Amino acid sequence: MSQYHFCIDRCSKALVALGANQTSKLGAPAATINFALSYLRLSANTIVRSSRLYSTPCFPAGYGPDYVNAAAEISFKGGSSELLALLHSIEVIFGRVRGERWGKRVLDADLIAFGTQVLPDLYTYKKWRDLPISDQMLQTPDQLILPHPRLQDRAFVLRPLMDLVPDWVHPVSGLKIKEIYAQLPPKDRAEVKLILERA
Ligand code: PH2
Ligand code: MG
Ligand code: MG
Repeated sequence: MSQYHFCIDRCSKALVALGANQTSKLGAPAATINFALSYLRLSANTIVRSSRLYSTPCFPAGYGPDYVNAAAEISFKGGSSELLALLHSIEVIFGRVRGERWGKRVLDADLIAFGTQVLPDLYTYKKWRDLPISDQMLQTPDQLILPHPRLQDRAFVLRPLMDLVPDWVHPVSGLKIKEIYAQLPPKDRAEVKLILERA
């Protein structure tokens, strides 16, 4: 029996982003993402809605092959650290080897938001959100920062979220996903391509 339970009350809506750009033991990135979404559905034992799959150029450009990205909305009974642990265990099951930052990923599962929580506190969140791009390459937080401090910069996260929660309101900026997405440079939006499923 899973330690997680169906959410009837007191569950938090969490947003999760998935990405892959390397073949895993389950297959090509799109297959890995689909398996990971199924696995998440079973192990979170709660409502999981998932976006369509998108092909996206690697960020930073030229660092690796294109990614497949998707997002999920979860009603989770438990805390953010429990969900984070579940996401890490999914990465391990699918064969993720940690180490190479921004490079090649068999499966990356990131917690983007957990309810309206701002973690660990507003000051620290803003510090990471406002980190200059030069430092973003060098510094990684050693604690969970929520919402994800780079959310507003990433078309490969925002486009899948547009499928699911365009009206979700950012707890710090007060902006909706659709407003944040609209603020992206048009070039970033155009580079994210829907992967068409076979009929
Ligand atoms: N994830 C990264 C680094 N770069 N680029 C794209 N397109 N999609 C990702 O999911 C991604 C990335 C680190 O987690
Ligand atoms: Mg990531
Ligand atoms: Mg990650």
